[in-house]
Amino acid sequence: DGKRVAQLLEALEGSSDPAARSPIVGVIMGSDSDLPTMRAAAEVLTEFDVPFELTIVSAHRTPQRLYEYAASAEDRGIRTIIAGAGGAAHLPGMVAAITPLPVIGVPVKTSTLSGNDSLLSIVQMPRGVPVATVAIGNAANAGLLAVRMLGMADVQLRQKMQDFMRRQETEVLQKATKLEQ
Ligand code: RP5
Repeated sequence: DGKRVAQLLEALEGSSDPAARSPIVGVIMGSDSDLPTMRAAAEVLTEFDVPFELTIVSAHRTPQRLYEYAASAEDRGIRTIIAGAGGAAHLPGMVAAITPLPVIGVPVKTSTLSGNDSLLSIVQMPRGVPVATVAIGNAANAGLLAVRMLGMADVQLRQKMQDFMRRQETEVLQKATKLEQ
């Protein structure tokens, strides 16, 4: 419900620790109703110790804010933007139209069309304006992709990604062994 979402938002906003280090990833979403999906991206960034900012920017309800957010992101030190939206999901594409930074789009699952509307709105960008689109609802992968992008210029982050992949592999192998017993 609304109260729970507000609490989540507050908790996640605090987790980026903006006072200590300036955010390098922007996590934005069209509505607070996207937060239960988008929090997975914030959790991944927290796990990898990547400073991020998290907020609501609506392409349709706050167009001026969208323009200002996207136009100022690079100068504010943001290096990658993760944008989630559902339905007529224009947020990631519009952000990519304004900023030269890489944009990762998260199609949020809707109740009416199961997120197929969000997916197609985000993935079907015209030539010249790319958005890297993850699977419907998969904000965790958006976080991981942002970490990989930042890892191109950060060997420690690449090492952390390698460690994450090894842990993931070990977990699956352990499950396989258990099943075979
Ligand atoms: C989109 O419309 C948002 O990203 C959200 O997924 C969807 C519904 O928004 P609410 O009506 O729940 O605020 O802009």
